[in-house]
Amino acid sequence: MNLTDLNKVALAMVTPGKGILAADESSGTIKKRFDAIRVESTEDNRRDYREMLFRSQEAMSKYISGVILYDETIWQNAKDGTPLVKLIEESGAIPGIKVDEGTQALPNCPGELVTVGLDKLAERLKKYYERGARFAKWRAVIDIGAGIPSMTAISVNAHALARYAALCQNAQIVPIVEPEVLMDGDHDIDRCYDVTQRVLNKTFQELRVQRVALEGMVLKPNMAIAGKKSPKQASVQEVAEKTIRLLKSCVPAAVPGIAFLSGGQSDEEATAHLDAMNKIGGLPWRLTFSYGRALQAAPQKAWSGKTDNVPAGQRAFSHRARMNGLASTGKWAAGLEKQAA
Ligand code: 5MM
Repeated sequence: MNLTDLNKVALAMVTPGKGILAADESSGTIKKRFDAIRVESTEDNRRDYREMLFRSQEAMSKYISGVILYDETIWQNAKDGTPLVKLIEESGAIPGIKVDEGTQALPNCPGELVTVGLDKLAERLKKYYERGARFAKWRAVIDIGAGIPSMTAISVNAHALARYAALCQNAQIVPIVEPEVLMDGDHDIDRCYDVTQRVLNKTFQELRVQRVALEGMVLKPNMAIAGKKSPKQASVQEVAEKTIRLLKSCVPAAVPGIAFLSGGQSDEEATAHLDAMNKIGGLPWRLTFSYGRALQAAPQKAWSGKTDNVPAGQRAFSHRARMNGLASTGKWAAGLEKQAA
């Protein structure tokens, strides 16, 4: 492992003013997104949609540091035969790859999940590196509910995240470590805070046990935020302050950067929260975005599967990428949202 090079890639992924586009929806998830805009989820449509994003010159060259791809996409070519990976590289962004293979029910823990995909991962990483991937992503899913999460679910998921991270670094690939505490329930922000703290502490314990070099990774956590169904929603300032307090208590300063998931927040909420955290400032790590839905909902709607709508889709994507780019340095303001391209 060359830690200097891993660290360089990790720092580039969290370049101030830029963040990561999570375009790694698995087949089931992209079908759900396409269903919502009444587009059939064919291989060509998925290619056309993603090609539209990766050819958005303004967004990709100014505000996107890296793109997380799904296995199908990393092997796909654009309509003119150019590999999609090449489009990403030419824009100045770094190609990355989702390497987990989804979740399975966790035995003896009703309602809880464990992320799978470690088998043959070393071989798969080698092929992804040859294709151009310089970072990877693995997502663990922790749900909050009555009596959950169990310590069992937290432990096995943390163990798998660390196994994956060690294998990535061994293959000269920067691991994005994503332990996602879902915001689907009716819990308040303090319950999310407590659960996320347990999850992050266990994850960093496992990363240390498995000798993962913290300088060569990026953390992708949820924010401290109330569940979507909670009657007690927290203000933007409270989310920002509690998330910073939480991360300071669990994330070592050796980690170069933290790139948040959006988790079901509205586009503008995700931007406002990131901006408020960066306005607080004085942080040991760079804070940016690794959004899926909060970057793509607008371009998906604008595109709606029609070639004529590609420029509108690209404008919508560039706008969200710019807003989040500004938020990554604490320079966003709600008024800028009205200047939609
Ligand atoms: C883009 O969505 C990613 C893939 O989800 P599936 O494996 O379920 O298809 C997802 O892992 C994503 O990278 C993160 O959850 C962040 O996305 P959001 O939409 O929460 O910002």
